[in-house]
Amino acid sequence: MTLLQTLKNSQVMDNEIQELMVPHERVAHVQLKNPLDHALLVLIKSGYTAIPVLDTDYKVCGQIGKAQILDSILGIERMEMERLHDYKVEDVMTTKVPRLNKDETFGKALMLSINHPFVCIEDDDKAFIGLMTRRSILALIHRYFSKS
Ligand code: 4BW
Repeated sequence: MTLLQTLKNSQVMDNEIQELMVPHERVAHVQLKNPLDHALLVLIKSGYTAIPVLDTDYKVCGQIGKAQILDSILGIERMEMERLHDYKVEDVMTTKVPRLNKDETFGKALMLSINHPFVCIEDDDKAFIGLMTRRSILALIHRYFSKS
């Protein structure tokens, strides 16, 4: 049996994503109207490459990463550091961010994680409740195969 068949036939695909989620209290994030220097500070302090962008109602609006910020201040001859305070997160972020409802199955999160390092998890009102990371997905699969 192939790995994919084993996964499909096993209960691992039925696990609800909430069980594996990094809860919102432990997720570094920024808000739409934050200046870029604040976003860069959060990214550097947290150590993450990219983090979610939320609005004031805690809804997911996009994601922002160090590379995007650095690209946005790249001038022709120098890094234009003054732009860090002039631009806001919403000017630079990408709105392409994978998201799933909290009651979706692990299988869907697994599929999204092929192309995305994290997936934002939302409740029924579309409020952000946490992240599903590639790490938590791989850890579950590893646990499953270590047992069998
Ligand atoms: O600060 C860190 N702590 C730990 N425990 N692991 C870290 C840290 N920074 C990076 N890592 C490891 C993780 O295994 O490097 C991987 C890639 O990190 P990234 O993408 O490029 O910053 C991490 O893999 P992961 O846990 O599967 O996380 C995938 C991506 O999800 C991260 C980051 O963009 C996002 N992320 C994860 N936890 C987060 C978070 N964003 C905000 N807050 C969190 N708590």
